[in-house]
Amino acid sequence: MFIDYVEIEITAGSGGHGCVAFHTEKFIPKGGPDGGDGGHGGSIIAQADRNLRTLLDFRYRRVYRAENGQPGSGGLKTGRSGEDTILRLPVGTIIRDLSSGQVLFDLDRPDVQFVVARGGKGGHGNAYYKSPTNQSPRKAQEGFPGESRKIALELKLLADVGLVGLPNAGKSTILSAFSQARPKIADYPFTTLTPSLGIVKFREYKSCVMADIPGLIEGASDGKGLGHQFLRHIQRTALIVYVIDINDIDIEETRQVLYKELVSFDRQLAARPTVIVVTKIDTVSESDLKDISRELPDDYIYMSAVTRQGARDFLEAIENKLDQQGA
Ligand SMILES: Nc1nc2c(ncn2[C@@H]2O[C@H](COP(=O)(O)OP(=O)(O)O)[C@@H](O)[C@H]2O)c(=O)[nH]1
Ligand SMILES: [Mg+2]
Repeated sequence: MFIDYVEIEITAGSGGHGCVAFHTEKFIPKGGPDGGDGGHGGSIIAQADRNLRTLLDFRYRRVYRAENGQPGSGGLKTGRSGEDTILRLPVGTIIRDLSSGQVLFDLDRPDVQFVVARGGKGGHGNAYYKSPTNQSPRKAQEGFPGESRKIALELKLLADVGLVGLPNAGKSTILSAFSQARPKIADYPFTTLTPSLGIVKFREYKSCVMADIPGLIEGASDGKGLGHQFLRHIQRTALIVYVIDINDIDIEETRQVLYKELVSFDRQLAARPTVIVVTKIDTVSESDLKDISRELPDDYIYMSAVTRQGARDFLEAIENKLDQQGA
């Protein structure tokens, strides 16, 4: 199981102070108390967002605050309340209090909200303290501090994108070029027993989870080698990326072999969207690249994970396909 995990610090806004003021008007020198209450501090609210996939953005910013309430003022004016801060989190995120270790909330459905830190109440102005025995109170209440806590965010990662290809096609190199994952490169095909997962960032608030599915070989779908075990991980990915070495003797045939393997493992994979990437283009000349690509369908992507030539096309193709599915 792959868990995305971050710890952050959150502080809700404090309430504004109550105000001490007395009504003044021409010819009425001694008006009654009219200091208003302070506004409430903003809260920090977690909200499940169906468009988010990972906790990546929380790695770059660790401290979150909500706005303070404004103080009250004369004329019984209540201070403005502070704005809430909304933490947008992927569906499936679990929020845990770090000091107690307790789970506070499970954002298990899109759009559910949870107040993680409540804003402080505003203090009462002096008008509040007026009583039969004290017609001119000079006291007002201070605003209350907002809640502050450290929380952990945990998210079980499911891969959106699976890389499949023959051994040594360049899958692990792609994953390590585009994510923080460090899978073993040029390893024996079946030495790792779990696929590596990495988070690939397109831009702020836009990322996906990519899995390197090791060692698909002919016959994997029959349970030969360990291929079978890995194929199970591909069943839940929204997008399958075929990775084919440009030095492959017959790229189109390799694509078909890969396709047949997947479909004979699970017929439903036939309908799964795909991106075909021909990799290691830094190992051939410009003119060879032209000749090879001329023979192949137009939507193939050509890339080098080493020089990053074609990297932008690759990421755009993935992002677009994922968008098309609303994934
Ligand atoms: N020149 C070059 N070599 C690459 C590229 N991608 C992978 N390789 C090499 O190809 C070999 C196999 O790569 P690897 O990522 O382990 O393949 P995998 O078995 O599909 O995961 C390694 O020696 C890599 O260094 C590339 O874009 N350019
Ligand atoms: Mg590999």
